[in-house]
Amino acid sequence: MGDQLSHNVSSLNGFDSAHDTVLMCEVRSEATSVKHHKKKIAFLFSAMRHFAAELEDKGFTVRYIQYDDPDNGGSFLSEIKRAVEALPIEKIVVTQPSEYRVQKSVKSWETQLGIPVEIRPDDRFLCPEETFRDWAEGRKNLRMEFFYRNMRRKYGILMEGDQPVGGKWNYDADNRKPPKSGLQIPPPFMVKPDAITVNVMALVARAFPSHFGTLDSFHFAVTRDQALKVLDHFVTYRLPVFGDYQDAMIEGEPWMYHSHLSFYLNCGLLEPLECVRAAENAYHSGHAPLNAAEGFIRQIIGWREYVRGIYALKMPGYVTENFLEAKRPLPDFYWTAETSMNCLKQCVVETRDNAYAHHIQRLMVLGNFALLAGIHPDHVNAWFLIVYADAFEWVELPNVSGMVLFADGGYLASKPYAAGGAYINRMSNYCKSCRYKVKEKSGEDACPFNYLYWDFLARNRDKIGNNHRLGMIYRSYDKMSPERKREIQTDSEKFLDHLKPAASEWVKDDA
Ligand code: FAD
Ligand code: DLZ
Ligand code: SF4
Repeated sequence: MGDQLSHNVSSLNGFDSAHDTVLMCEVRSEATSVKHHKKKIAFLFSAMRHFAAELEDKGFTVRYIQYDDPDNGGSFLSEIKRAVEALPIEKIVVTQPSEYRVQKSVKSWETQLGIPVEIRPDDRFLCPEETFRDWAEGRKNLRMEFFYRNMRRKYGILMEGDQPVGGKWNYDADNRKPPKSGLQIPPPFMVKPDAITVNVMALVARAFPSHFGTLDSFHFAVTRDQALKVLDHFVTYRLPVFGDYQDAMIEGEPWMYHSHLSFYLNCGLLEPLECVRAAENAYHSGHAPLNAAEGFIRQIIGWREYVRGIYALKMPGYVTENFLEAKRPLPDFYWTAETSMNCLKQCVVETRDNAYAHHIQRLMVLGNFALLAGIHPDHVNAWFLIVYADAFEWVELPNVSGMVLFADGGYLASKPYAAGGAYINRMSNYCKSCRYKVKEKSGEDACPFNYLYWDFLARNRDKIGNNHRLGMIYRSYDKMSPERKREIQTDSEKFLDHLKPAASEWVKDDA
C-alpha cells in the first residue's frame, strides 16, 4: 500500500522471488476516499512507482497497476480479484494497513476471495499495539510525557544509565522562542521531479482537477535515497535551531526549522529510529544542543507513537467523539483563503501551495480557530486529512479530535489548546499586516481570536469548567463586568453568524 514503501515491511519478509509476486495498485477508492490534495496524490503515486522499480531491480516480480490502466477496477479488492484470476495464487500476505477503514476491508478479503489472507503486524512502529494497550489499561486519561519516558528507557535514547542525559526528560521550556527578525532560514531540501514524477503530475492534473491544492513547485523526495538526503540536510542545517524556534511562525516562511520528514516517515521511505539516532548522534558530536535533539526525538518516539497507540486503542469509536458538541460547519475560507484574518490566510495559502504546514500553524492557528468557533469534528477531520501530504487517519484523527478539538473529553490532552490573539502575536509576525488589531478586545477592529477565546470558555463551561488547568482562566472571566461579558458574546455571535460555510464538493467526490 501507498504508506508501506519500506524494503523491510513485514509483508515482504521471506519473499521468494521464484514464486511470489508483489501487488501494488493506484486506485480510485484510495485517491478519492476523501479528495486528497493534488500534491499528496502525486507524491504517493510517484513514491509507489519508484518503490516498485527498486523492487524489480532487486529481482522481485511486481504487478503494478497504474491509475489509468483501462482494466483498473478502482479498489484494492477489485485489483486483488483480478490478480487472483490472472495468477496461480495460493495465499495473500499483507502488512496490517494503518487506517481502520482499510483494516476492516482487509479482514473481509479471505471470505470474499476464498483464499487464505495472512495479516502481519506493522513492525515499523516502535511501540507495538499490545504494548500500548497494556500501558494504557486502567488509566482514565493518558499523558504523553510518561509514555515518552518509557520509550526513552526502552530504546536507550539520550540516556545515561537509567537517567536522562542532562538530568531532565523534557526541554520544552527552552523551545518557545518568538521569531526574531533577520533569521537566516535555510531553504528546504528540494528534489527536481524526474520523468516518473513529471508523468504522475500530469496524471494528477488530468484525473483530479477538482481536488484542493496546487502541483506547482513539487519538490518532495520520492525515493528512500532522496529521503535520506532530506534527513541529512535537516540534521546538518536545521536541527541545531529546531528547538529554539519550534513554535515560531513567520509570514512567507512555511518551512522554518522543521524537519519536513513526516511525509517520508508516514509512507515508509524513512524509519523512525534512524531519524532519532541521527539527531542523538548530532547531540553527542556537539553539532546540535540538547534542547533541539531532545525536542525532535520527543516528537517521533513520543507524540508519533503515542497518537498511533491511541488510534489503535480507540477506533472505531474515536471518529464520532464530539465531547464539546460542536456543530458549526467548516468555514469556506479553509479552502479559499478568503479571510481578513491574516494568520489564517497565510496558513491556508501555504497549505494549498505546499501540502504542508508546521505543527504550530496546524495547532494554534488553523486548529485553534476550529476549536474556538465550535466547528464540527467531522468537518475539521476531513479538512486535515485532505490537505497535508503526511495525513493518514491514524495520525491525523488523534491530533485533530484529541489535541485540537478536545472531542475525546481529555483522554489525549489534559486541557484544550485554546488561545487568544496574544499568543499568535507573540509567536509570529502575522498580526503586523492584519486588518484586525490584536491588542483590541472588542468591536469591529478587534482580533476575533480575542473575543472568541472567552466566548468559547463561557459557552463550554458546563463541560470544561472543572478542568483544574483552566481554573485561573475561569477566575479571570468571573471578574469581568456583566457589560464586558455581554460584549464578548455579541461580538462572537456577530462574527460567527457571518462565516460562510464551505461547499461539500471539496471533501467527497460525487462522481
Ligand atoms: P517536525 O516538527 O520536524 O517534527 C518531527 C517529526 O515528529 C514529524 O515529522 C512527525 O513524524 C513527528 N511529529 C511531530 N508532532 C507530531 C504529532 N503531534 N503527532 C504525530 N507525529 C508528530 N502529523 C502527521 O504526520 N500527519 C498528520 O496528518 C498530522 N495532522 C496533524 C493535525 C493537527 C491538527 C496537528 C496539530 C498536528 C498534526 N500532525 C500530523 C503533527 C505535526 O503537526 C506534523 O507531524 C508535523 O507538522 C510534520 O512536519 P515536520 O515533519 O516538519 O515535523
Ligand atoms: C493515500 C493513498 C492514495 C491517495 N492512493 C493510494 C493508492 O492509489 N494506492 C495505495 O496503495 N495507497 C494509496 N494511498 C495510501 C492508502 O490510503 C493507505 O495505504 C491506507 O489508507 C492505509 O490504511
Ligand atoms: Fe490573526 Fe488576530 Fe493577529 Fe489578525 S490580529 S493575524 S486575526 S491573531
